[in-house]
Amino acid sequence: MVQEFLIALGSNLGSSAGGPSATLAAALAALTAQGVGLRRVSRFFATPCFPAGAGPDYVNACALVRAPLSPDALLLKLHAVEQAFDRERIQRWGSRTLDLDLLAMADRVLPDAETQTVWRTLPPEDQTRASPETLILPHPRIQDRAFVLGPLADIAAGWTHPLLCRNVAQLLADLPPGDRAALQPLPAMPLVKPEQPR
Ligand code: PH2
Ligand code: MG
Ligand code: MG
Repeated sequence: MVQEFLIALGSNLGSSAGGPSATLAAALAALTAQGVGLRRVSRFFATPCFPAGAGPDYVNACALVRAPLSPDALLLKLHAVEQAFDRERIQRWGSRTLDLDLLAMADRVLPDAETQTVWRTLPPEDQTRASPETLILPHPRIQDRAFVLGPLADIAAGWTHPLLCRNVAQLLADLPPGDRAALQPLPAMPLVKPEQPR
């Protein structure tokens, strides 16, 4: 069955495709070429690196995509595209040419509400060390990150977190104003035209 997914894109290093913005645009084209349809693509934003000072600023974006894939199969595809753009997994939260994160699939919770809640509420000092073995949906850090919620508000402001029961616009408003103010929309990049809804 064709499913819709929300994904996040990020880059703070150049790749074979060019700088971070060109890398995100090329990654979106690569996904399309692999049968992942683009329904909506957000603006691209320049965002300060998290944690502060850990590397160059990022370019971040989000997309609503559709594909006849399970969440695990889409994740494999996202990882393959990261590899194609020179991604090296050296350090957790380290600088990267391309990061493609699966954020959500409608209101699905994976693997279950208790496990999602454990990862979502992990103390900050554990977040840098621990990484889950299985896919957790919604992505456990969505509610914390302006660099995800800002772009997401462009394309899915009404998506409601199934466990927090707050939508993207509300989650973004919950963040410190400084986090939102730090997002800088970039001039539009030429993109593959998103699919027309059917
Ligand atoms: N991704 C990270 C770590 N830090 N900071 C920003 N601004 N944007 C990101 O996408 C990002 C980050 C790990 O995935
Ligand atoms: Mg990632
Ligand atoms: Mg990430």
